[in-house]
Amino acid sequence: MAYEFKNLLVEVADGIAVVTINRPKSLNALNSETLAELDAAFAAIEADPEAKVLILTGSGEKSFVAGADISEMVNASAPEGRTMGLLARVAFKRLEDMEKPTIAAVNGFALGGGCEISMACDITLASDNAKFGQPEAGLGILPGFGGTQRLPRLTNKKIAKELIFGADIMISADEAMRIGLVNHVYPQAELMDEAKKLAKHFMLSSPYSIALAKQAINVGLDTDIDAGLKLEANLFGLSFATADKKEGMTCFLEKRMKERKFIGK
Ligand code: DAK
Repeated sequence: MAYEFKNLLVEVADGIAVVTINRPKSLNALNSETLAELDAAFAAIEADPEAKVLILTGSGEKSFVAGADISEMVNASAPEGRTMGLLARVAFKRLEDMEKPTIAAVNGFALGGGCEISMACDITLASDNAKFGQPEAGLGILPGFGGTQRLPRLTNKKIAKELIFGADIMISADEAMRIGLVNHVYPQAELMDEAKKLAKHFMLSSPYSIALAKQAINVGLDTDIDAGLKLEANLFGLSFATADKKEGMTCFLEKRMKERKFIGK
């Protein structure tokens, strides 16, 4: 099934929803229209029972997303900037909180909002030509799509400050993996196949277990350890009420794990 958008290509096949940001002339920069479409696409995929895993990528071989659209921002007033910020906040949060696994397949530049949207995904795979950076301070602004919050949480305070203060610093895919921004690096020609392979691997697990584990990790990391462990215990208990738990454990005991069928309930 394909969804129609002006700035995105969205296709769901074999359980995998691929969202491709498609503005190659501006290296897939995010303007307001694209942000609104991303929010609509994420909502549609969340509600689509055929879509089990989401892969986010950019069109072309040069860029994933080269940040927010500077040609739109240059003359924007404060209220317009605020509207753009709110649009992004809602879309990125919807992506981060989606109950299905999300994989960023970073196929080139991931700058500013591009680096930030990759950080809102569960997993980031990068091609060997990918470059990550937060150039905002060189434009007279600061990261506003979550970069000041997610970057230090994913790496550390000192690394985040160096990248953000040093605006024009662009790090390689290997360096991004070393500091915790990327899970794996692949040759560009293999990136999408590897992303789909990982998506299919995730589809062997119970979608309900994944949704609960994702909630425990995301909410837990933003709270103290005691509250996080309590949340984990509660969600763990909840998983015992599911048909998937019965299916997984019964299949194990009957030595037919390869036949297990999860229904996400
Ligand atoms: N916006 C608009 N156009 C862009 C663009 C961008 N971010 N990035 C590239 N382009 C366009 C270029 O202008 C050029 O257009 P033409 O001249 O061909 O018409 C075309 O894409 C090809 O780019 P280049 O000719 O520059 O290609 P190069 O290979 O030489 O360089 C580059 C590639 C990615 C290194 C370079 O294009 C570049 O530095 N791009 C800009 C990167 C950047 O600074 N991105 C913006 C980061 S700031 C907000 C919250 C957050 C944000 C905004 C608002 N609110 C709460 C309101 C986020 C801000 C950011 O993301």
